[in-house]
Amino acid sequence: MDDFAADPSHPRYQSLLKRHQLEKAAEKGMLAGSALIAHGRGEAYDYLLGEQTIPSAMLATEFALNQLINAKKCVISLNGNTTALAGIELMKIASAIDCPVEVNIFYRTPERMKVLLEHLESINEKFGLNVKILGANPDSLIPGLEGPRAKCCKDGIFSSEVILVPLEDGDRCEALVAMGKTVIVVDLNPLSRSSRMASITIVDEISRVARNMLSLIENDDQLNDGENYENAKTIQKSILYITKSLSEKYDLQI
Ligand code: PTJ
Repeated sequence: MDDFAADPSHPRYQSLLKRHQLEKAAEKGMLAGSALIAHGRGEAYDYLLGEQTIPSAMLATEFALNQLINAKKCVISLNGNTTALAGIELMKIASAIDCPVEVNIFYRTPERMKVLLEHLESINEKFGLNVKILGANPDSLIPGLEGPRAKCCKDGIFSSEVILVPLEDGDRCEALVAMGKTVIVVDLNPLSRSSRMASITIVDEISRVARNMLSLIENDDQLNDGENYENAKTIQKSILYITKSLSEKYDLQI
């Protein structure tokens, strides 16, 4: 990757690569001012998860993909961090399941919107995809929210019954659930409000989730149909995983 110099054998290679991707995206003007702080918080939780997809997250990923595939209408919402870290994979997923993506950012400026929309267009061109990219002209508002973060597109977030919103803000997640949607959140922090508000919470790192979903699609794998799915249990399992692995590693007597 252009001027990225780290050796793949470095134990922190993946982490360094993600930081580099974010640095590059920041240079292009894609990211919010606090994007790297948000990423750092995510990294801290990822450390506790062993920087891997844990079994409960994989089950949630399968169920989430099942919901997206079987929805009458679904959309993948993209913000700055998500586009920088997993834009290509999420565009390929949107193409495979034939749904639009919508650029919907928390810290909305016309400049960032333009750069993100152009970046996604360039992914369409580079990979020969034809994904519909929404967000340039928001024509609806999410009820219960004030200001720019209420903006969305009628043809995307507003009318979709299932929506994948990685790294989502808690308020907006709550408002989308209140609209009756199945809201799929990806968040490394199982304690966040978004994690607790969502219909399906994938406690995992966004680029791993996107790669996992893509490989489930490419291998045409049987997906968890979510019978008796309880999101609170998924969250509990991730917290339990962290507690158990730490207590085993450090011989803690809890
Ligand atoms: O591009 P914008 O304007 O929409 O802004 C995006 C950010 C992420 C800056 C904005 O939504 C924000 O400030 O988010 P928060 O409230 O800091 O929450 C981000 C959550 O995502 C935190 O709970 C982090 O633990 C989690 N997180 C950070 N990086 C990742 C992550 N979860 C999964 N994968 C990551 N790579």
